[in-house]
Amino acid sequence: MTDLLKSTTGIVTAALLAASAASPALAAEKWDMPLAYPATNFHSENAAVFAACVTSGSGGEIEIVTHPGGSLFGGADIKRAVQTGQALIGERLLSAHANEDPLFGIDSIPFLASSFEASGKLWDAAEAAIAEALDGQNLVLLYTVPWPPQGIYFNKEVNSGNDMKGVKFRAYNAATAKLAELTGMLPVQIEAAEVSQAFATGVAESMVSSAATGYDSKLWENVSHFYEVDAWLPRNAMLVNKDKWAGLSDDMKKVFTDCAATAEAEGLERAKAYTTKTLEGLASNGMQVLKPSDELKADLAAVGATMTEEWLAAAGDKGKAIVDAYKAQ
Ligand code: PCA
Repeated sequence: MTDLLKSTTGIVTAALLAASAASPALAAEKWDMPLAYPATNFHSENAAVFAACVTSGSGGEIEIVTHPGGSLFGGADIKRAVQTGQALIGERLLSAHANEDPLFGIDSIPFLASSFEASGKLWDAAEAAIAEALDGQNLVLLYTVPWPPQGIYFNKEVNSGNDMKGVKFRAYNAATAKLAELTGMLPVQIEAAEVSQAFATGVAESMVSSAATGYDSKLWENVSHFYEVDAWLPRNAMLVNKDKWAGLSDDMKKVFTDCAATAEAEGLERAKAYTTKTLEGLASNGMQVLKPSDELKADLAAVGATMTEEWLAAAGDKGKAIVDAYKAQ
């Protein structure tokens, strides 16, 4: 470098430093946050509040920009996008990745934890092992929020396992697909963002999901019945790319973890409120919202017992230790 260039560079650098000192908000680093569910869903609303919390807490260094509705990455691609750094942060339904590690499916074992309270206890027992598994995939777990209890949608009255045979079923993870298989239904994997279309075109006639997703998808346009089976409460996890995380200052990490603690607590309250709102919403839009018959309950319990055994066999000692710790609480 010539002397002239050197001194010019020095002057420019000094000027830039002075400018950035005068306006520290100048160079916010943009972090895209893909979300799979619509902006009005409670998970997305909660994530938007979390994103704003980090953005303001970072003092203008980081700006988190949410992309709801699968608009940046579809649900199925969000976790991989964050692992590889295509997106630095994102939210994903953990149990959709149970094929990578059975522990990710612990929240979708039928009837193991079927209330908000039980789901919280199960998560307390499972969190450390799941965070470790995610760490091994270049991911840092920030917080999780449960979905409302899972029921079953049908376009007819269903009173037993027998009535389910041959029905075209929309699955969102391995557990929902397995439940369909064991009840003689015909599963096809479809992301929440495509649910409305799948039911409108007859690709699907039934699904296990929350009142929330049926409400978000206006399912009353094509489906007549929702049975409150309370099978399980799956969780969404907010994940950060671990390489990026490692480069953050301790102060910045604390901004994220403080905002995450708030998001976890508020997310749970939002989940409960959205459950009530959407159960009422399904009914007021003409859907029959019903408790399952004893026969249907018994048939589903038998399926649940088989799935529990299969999960325990797949998850080995680690899985058993978590379930034992949960049951001992
Ligand atoms: N809604 C999501 C996952 C669980 C739920 O309640 C879905 O149906 O895809």
